[in-house]
Amino acid sequence: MNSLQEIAEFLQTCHSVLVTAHLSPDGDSIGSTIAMGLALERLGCKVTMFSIDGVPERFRFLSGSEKIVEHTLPETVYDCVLVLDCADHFRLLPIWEQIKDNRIINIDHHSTNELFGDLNYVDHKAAATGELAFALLEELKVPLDFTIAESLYVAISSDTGSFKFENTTTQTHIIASKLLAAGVNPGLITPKLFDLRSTAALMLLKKALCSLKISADGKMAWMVLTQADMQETAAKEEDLDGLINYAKNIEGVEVGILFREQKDGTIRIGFRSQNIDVSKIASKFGGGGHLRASGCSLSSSLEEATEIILTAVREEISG
Ligand SMILES: [Mn+2]
Repeated sequence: MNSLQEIAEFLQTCHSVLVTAHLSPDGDSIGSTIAMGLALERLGCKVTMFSIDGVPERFRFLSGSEKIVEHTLPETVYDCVLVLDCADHFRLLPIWEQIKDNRIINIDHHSTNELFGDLNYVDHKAAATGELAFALLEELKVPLDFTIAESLYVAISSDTGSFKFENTTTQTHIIASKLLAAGVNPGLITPKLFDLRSTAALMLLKKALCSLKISADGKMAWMVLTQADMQETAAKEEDLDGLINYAKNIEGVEVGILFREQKDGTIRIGFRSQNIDVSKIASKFGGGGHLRASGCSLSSSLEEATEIILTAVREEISG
């Protein structure tokens, strides 16, 4: 593992940098990408900001989001590739072959991070990669302007559920106070991130709730969404965001699970928990994530996947 100082020193020697994050980007990925991208531009770098799956609609209000190149990499050779918020190379799979021969810097806060970079900085106590980006900007001595501050606020606010998850620390609030001092207005950002829903997202929620089942002991709740559900509601990937919490937030439920049939027929499984370490469950099936939020994929039918996963979760709950 390297220090942020070493990483900052190396970045200062780079002329062309690709800044990117994991597929199916969340607010932390997009916010950190913009903040680091703009900061490196201010240092005179030629920066390419890139998102494999594009920029979800609700982050497009961020100034700088229009600079993010989507889906197809414009070039494959850079002085360095800065990968943010990404636990392993599988979450970069669509571009991994194209970028893997570059010098890779891996900055992340997932405890399951595989240290796939040439330089790695992983702090699983950080609530968001945005906190690490903030610290790196200080190392790089890039002043915090409003645009960078707003991106970092979106990053940190997203991963802490607006400062209410248990990953929120005094450091989180210290950073947030500096972002507010730079002009960020939480009252304008929070509704955009957490309250506003597309019609498709609400119709999808309706389908998910219709599929909701709870185990006899009340400790597991799960929902199932098929490709037909996605098509009938015209929902996009981003409309799934936060949906799983309806299963987790039921009184007495230890683990909430969402089964999603993917376009290629595989089943994507998301886990959210109150106390159970669900990163352990996801790891068993080649996935990963955080203690209370993780995911994995299975190549089987929905019925088989449900059976296999519910058995594994039941085992973990009974300890
Ligand atoms: Mn994150």
